[in-house]
Amino acid sequence: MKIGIICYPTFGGSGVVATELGKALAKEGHQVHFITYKQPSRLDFLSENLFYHEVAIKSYPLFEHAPYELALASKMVNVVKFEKLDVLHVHYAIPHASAAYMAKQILKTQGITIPVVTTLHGTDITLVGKDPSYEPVVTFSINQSDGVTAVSEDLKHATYELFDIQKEIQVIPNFIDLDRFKKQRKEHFKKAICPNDEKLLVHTSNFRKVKRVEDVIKVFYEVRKKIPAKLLLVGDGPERDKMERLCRELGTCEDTRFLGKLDAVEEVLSVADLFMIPSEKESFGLAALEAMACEVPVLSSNAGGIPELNVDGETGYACNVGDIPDMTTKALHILADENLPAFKKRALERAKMFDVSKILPLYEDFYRKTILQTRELAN
Ligand code: GMT
Repeated sequence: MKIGIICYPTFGGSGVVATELGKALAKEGHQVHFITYKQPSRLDFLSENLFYHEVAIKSYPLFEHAPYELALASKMVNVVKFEKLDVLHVHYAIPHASAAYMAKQILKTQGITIPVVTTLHGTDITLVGKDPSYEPVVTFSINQSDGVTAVSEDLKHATYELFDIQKEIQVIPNFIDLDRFKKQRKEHFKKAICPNDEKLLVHTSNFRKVKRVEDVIKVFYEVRKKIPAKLLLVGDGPERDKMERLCRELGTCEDTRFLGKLDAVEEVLSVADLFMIPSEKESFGLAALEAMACEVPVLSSNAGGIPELNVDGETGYACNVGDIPDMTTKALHILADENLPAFKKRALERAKMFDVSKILPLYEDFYRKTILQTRELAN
C-alpha cells in the first residue's frame, strides 16, 4: 500500500506512535509518505520506502497566526495526487482530521477518492478537543473520517461520551519495538547514579500539568524517608521550574536529577527499579509501556486507559489520582527486594503483548478494510 501519515513531528506520544508505525510499515514493504511541518524526531534512518514531505507554512503580515491547516490540506492534495496514495492516516484529530477532510473534498472534485483514517490519541479528545472552541469541528471531522481508531477502550468510550459520534471506533493500542526497547547492560551508569545501591525511581514526560509530576516528587519524598532511593526525571515542559522548586522545598534535590529531553530514554530505563506515571488523564501511557519493555514495574494512576496496560498488583499498581499515601505504600511494596524481581518479570511479559509485530497487522487490516469500503461507496 501507499500510505500518507500526518502527525505532530515533535516529542509527543502521538508523533512517536505515528513515526514508529510508518517505519514498521516501510519495513513490511509499504510505501510510507510522512506529511509534517518538520522532520519527525524518530524518523532517523534511511529506507527506500520512506518519504518525507514538508508542509511549508507561508506567513504574511496580515496573519497573526499562519493558517497551518490550509497549508497541510494543500500538501495532502499534492502528495495524494502525485504519489498516488491509497490512504491518508492522520494522527491526533486537531487539526489533522479536518485538514484531511478538506483535502479529500478537493480531491473528489478532481475525480480522486482518498480514504481517511483518523487515530485519536488522547488529549485531542479528553482535553483540547472537547473545548467548545474546537468541539464542533472535531465532531464533524471524526464523523467524516472513513475509519476511526482509538488507542484504548477508555479513549473510545470517552469519545462516545464527549462527542456525538456515529462512526464505529476500533481500538488499536499503542505498541513497542522490543528490539529497541529492552534492558541494556548499563551497570556503570547505575553505579554512578546509585553508588550505595539505592533504588532508582524514574519518570519521563512532557512536564505538562496533566502529568502530575508533583505527585512523583511527593511520593519519592515519602519513599526516601523509608529506603535509600534516587529519582531521575526525564523530559521538559511548562511545569519543570515549579517541580525544581518543589524539590528544593522538600529537600530532595541531592537525590533527584532533572535530565531534560533525552533521545535514548531506554538507557535510563535499563537501570530503573520503578517507573512512575501518576497522570490526571492518560489515554494509554506509551511511556509506561517503554518502561515495561525494559523490565521496569509501573506505579501509575488508574486514569483513562492506563489500567488496560498496567495490571494492578501484577505489573505494578494503579492508584487513585493524587492518592500519595497509597502510591507510597505501593511503591515500597514493589521496591522490596523480595517482590521486585517478580514485578520486573511480569512487566516485561505484559509489554510483549504490545510488540509491534502483534499490533502492525491490525493497522494493515484496518487500512485494507477502509480502502475497500470507501471504494465501494464511491462506485
Ligand atoms: O502525553 C502527552 O501529553 C502526549 C500525547 C500526544 O498526543 O502526543 O500523548 C497521548 O498519546 C499517546 C500515544 O497514543 C498516549 O500513549 C498518551 O497516553 C496520550 N496522552 C494523554 O492522553 C495525556
